[in-house]
Amino acid sequence: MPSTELSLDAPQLLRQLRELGAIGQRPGDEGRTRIALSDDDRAGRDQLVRWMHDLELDVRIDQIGNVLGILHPDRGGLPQRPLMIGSHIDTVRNAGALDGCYGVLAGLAVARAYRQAGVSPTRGIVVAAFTNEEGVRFQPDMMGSLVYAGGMCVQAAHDTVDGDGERLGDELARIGYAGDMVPGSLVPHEYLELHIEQGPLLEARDRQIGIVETLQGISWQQVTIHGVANHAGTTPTRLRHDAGYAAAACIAFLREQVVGAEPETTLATTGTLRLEPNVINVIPSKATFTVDLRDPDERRLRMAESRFADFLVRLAEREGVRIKVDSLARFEPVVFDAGLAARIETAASRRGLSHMRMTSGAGHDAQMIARIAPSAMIFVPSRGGISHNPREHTDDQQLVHGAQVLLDVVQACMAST
Ligand code: HGY
Ligand code: MN
Ligand code: MN
Repeated sequence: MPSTELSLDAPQLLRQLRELGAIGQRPGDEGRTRIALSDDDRAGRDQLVRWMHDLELDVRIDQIGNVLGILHPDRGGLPQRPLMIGSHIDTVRNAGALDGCYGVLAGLAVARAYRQAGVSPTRGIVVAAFTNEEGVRFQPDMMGSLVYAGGMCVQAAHDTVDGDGERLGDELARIGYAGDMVPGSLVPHEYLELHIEQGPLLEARDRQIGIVETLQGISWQQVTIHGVANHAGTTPTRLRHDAGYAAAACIAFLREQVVGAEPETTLATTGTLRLEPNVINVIPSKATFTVDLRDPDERRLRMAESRFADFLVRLAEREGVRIKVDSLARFEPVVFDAGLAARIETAASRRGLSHMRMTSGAGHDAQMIARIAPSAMIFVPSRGGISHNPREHTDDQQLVHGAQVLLDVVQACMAST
């Protein structure tokens, strides 16, 4: 156990999780919705900034809207190579209260521990809330941290448009978070992200802490199929060019490809599907849907992509439809920093917390920041493995354990440099 008097203000962390979780709740919805750069996202950001000011952090907004709260060491000026703790506070639709928010507010809890002890860290500590981690409205996901890591230029990010043609840069200005700090100008010495697992593994193995060693590859595509509208009652099947059927054939193909594969590691999801003209008695002339493919192994992920591409060629031929594919996001698997992973393991052991090493199924900002700094993640269990769902839940004690391990690892990092 580190020899400093820092202690976690657990009640305040849990209180802030509930207060932030209340922002973006709608009557009738169980969960909350704070889609990136919406008014609800602005409300969440404003609350976070208020809490950062309460801790007398130096709050900076960068050009992609990332919110950085800086706890300066004694020395003035921007900290050189600070320790960064980050995640996100934007959500999917009708989301749980913990995804992303837990990691950002645990970062505030670390800063609060220093403040309440009346000590300054030996190096700067930056708490970051990255813009548009979920990628629901603007793709790719993890966009704010991708720009921060230099993987996407600010202009290209600003020029992305959502399904309604709204431009990201305009929305950023509209909600008042078009900052002037150059993304990435504060290069972290190391990056830590505390997150709920969002999957079933820790609970199934009855472990309290996950030490995330790797994060799987992600491939997002949008598929547009153009068929021919026709009358549902007069058009023989053999004369149809049915975009709706073709889309359904794709979704079925993807599931058949992953089930029973050896090993069964590739995951395929179609989360959005739109038919036009979307009328009960008209054969769809157009189908637009997304394909989310994931695998920890880059070679298998590429195989899944190329098998699907080949299927689309055959399908277009067979059904007499035209098919267009746009790539929305493509990130290779990531290996996190072994030294930081070892620190997490030591911290969990010292607290007598059961733990295991694992891969992350979900994408996270850490996978982007790993491009510019040694990075690692700490997981806590998700009840029933549920996430991206209002029933997302982690027990208070589990949340506190994770934040305590984070605080211990921060102090170990501080002591080592
Ligand atoms: O898609 C993901 O895995 C993350 O939640 N953005
Ligand atoms: Mn997340
Ligand atoms: Mn998420």
